[in-house]
Amino acid sequence: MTGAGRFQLFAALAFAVCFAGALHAAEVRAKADVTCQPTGTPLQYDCTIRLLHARTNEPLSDVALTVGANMPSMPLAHNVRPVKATVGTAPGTHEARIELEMLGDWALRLDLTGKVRDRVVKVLRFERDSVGPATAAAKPPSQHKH
Ligand SMILES: [Cu+2]
Repeated sequence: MTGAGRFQLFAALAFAVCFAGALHAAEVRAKADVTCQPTGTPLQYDCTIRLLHARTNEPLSDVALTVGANMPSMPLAHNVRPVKATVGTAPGTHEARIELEMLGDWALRLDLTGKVRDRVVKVLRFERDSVGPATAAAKPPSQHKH
C-alpha cells in the first residue's frame, strides 16, 4: 500500500468512526424530570433528577451528572458553581444540592457524561418555600430585579 493509500484508508476509517459517533449521540438523547425542594437554608435546594432515554423512556444508568445554574433573564449576572450529583436509589435518579444567588427563574444545566453525553436544560421557578414551573416567559424582563 502506498503512503497515499494508507492515508485514504485512515481518513475513511476516521470518518466512519466520527459518523457512527454522531449518529449514536443523535440517537440517544436524554430527558430529565427535575424536582427541587427548599432545604430550610435560604437559597439552598435539594433536587432530584431523573434521567430518561428520550425515545424509550428507560431510566439512564451509567451516567455521571453535573448540575449548573443560570438565570435566563441575566445570563452573565450569576456564577453558581456546578455541582456533581450523586446517584440516587431509584434507577436513573441523581441527587444534587444547589445553592442559588437569588429567588426567581433559574435554568438548571444538566451535563451528562459517561455512557451518554448530553446537556439538558430545565427552567424552574425557585421561591422561598417552593419550586415550580418557570414563569419568566409570562412576565416582562424589566420585572427582574436584584
Ligand atoms: Cu438574577
